[in-house]
Amino acid sequence: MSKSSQPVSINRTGINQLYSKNPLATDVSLWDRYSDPITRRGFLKKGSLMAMASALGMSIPFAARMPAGLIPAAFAAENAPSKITGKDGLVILNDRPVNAETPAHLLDDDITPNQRMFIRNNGIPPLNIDPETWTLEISGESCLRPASFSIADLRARFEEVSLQLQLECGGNGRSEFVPAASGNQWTTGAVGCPLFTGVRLRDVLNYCGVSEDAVYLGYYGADTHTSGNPELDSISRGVPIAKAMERESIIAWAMNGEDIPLHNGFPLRLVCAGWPASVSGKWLKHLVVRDRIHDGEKMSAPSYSVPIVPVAPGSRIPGDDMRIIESMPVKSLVTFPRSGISHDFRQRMTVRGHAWAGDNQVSAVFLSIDFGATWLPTALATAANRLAWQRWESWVQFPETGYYEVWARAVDERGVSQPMVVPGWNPRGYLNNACHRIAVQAV
Ligand SMILES: Nc1nc2c(c(=O)[nH]1)N[C@H]1C(S)=C(S)[C@@H](COP(=O)(O)O)O[C@H]1N2
Ligand SMILES: [Mo]
Repeated sequence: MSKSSQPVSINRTGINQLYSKNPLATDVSLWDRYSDPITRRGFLKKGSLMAMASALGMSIPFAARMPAGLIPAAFAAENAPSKITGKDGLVILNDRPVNAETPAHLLDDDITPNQRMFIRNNGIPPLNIDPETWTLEISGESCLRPASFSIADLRARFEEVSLQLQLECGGNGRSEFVPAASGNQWTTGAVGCPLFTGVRLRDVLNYCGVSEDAVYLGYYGADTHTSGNPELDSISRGVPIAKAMERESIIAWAMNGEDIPLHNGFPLRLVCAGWPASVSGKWLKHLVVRDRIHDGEKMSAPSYSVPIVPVAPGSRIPGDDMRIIESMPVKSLVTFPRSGISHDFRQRMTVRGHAWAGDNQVSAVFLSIDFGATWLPTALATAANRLAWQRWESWVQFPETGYYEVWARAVDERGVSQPMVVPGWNPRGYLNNACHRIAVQAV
């Protein structure tokens, strides 16, 4: 192992003592809910910095600028890698249904390889799939000429398109909300941007005829509910007609030139990128053109919904005061180097990653090595196509040895920035687009 890839070793005993001394941790019931408190962002007094530095085993040169209450990124969870057929290095958060995320440093490729694409299953994937006999049915109140297509029919009848499309689960980042939100405790890895090949959804819908009163497109997949009850759908969501008709909304049969992996929706899936990935139906069997907002499973609040106005953390919110999440917020990820490395402080350190902003473009990405006090620009590439993430790269130079964090902050074309702290608490823990932070030991 080269010196620069040595992980920072952490004295966990020290950190646990730190927590037990945390003067703000008076609400024991709250703190008790954390299985492992050091995996979360918490709130510590500046006086604890000395203890933090000693647990890290190194000084924190920019300690004076470190926001009070921040837990060093070096203490992020170190989960064991997983074993899912066809996947490599994913961390399993749940095994029934399967939910697995990709560590940030394994998302460094421009185009996310199949074995690195996260998995978010709400139910149990179908068995014994035969792509030759698979059919996709199109119907619904606002469909003029309902039809059924095999995958071969789709390929023969409509123009084939390949687009790099970014999918992020609406709950990515959920693990940082306080009080905790129920659901998979995603850290940063429920995102990816593979190359999908298929046909435009709008070509298929126009072929079948969309009447003027069409409002929404809903999907149904072949996966089954975890209860085993065949009457129930695991999930059946969709998008407003305008989003369905965008040229980047596709029905895909291939991911990176290969069959879509089983857990990512083999043999056919919908891809409507830039929105919560829950709108992109996997194991796609049926599309319905609705004359109302689709009312399938997980379409109503609090699923994939957030409060219309900001609320106090922990509030109960009536469904009428919530709205369905549409375009996702601006966000970025540091994919190189890996958090926890040590680096020779006399050398520049290359830093790179991706940034994305829902339906919008990213206009700039900045880096900070002093806890957000000052920001450095990065070189930002344009997207391969609309709704693909954008590569950014730069370098930093540390003034002296010690513990640093590199923070990345993206700004979208409307001037909206990622926040440095966890944004608006909401009951299900959606839309956490706080800056990604990596830990570096400059030696
Ligand atoms: N049929 C079906 N489609 C689905 C799901 C599902 O459970 N069943 N999960 C949704 C959710 S919540 C997300 S985040 C994405 C995840 O896509 P991936 O597993 O390919 O990463 O698929 C969406 N499409
Ligand atoms: Mo999701």
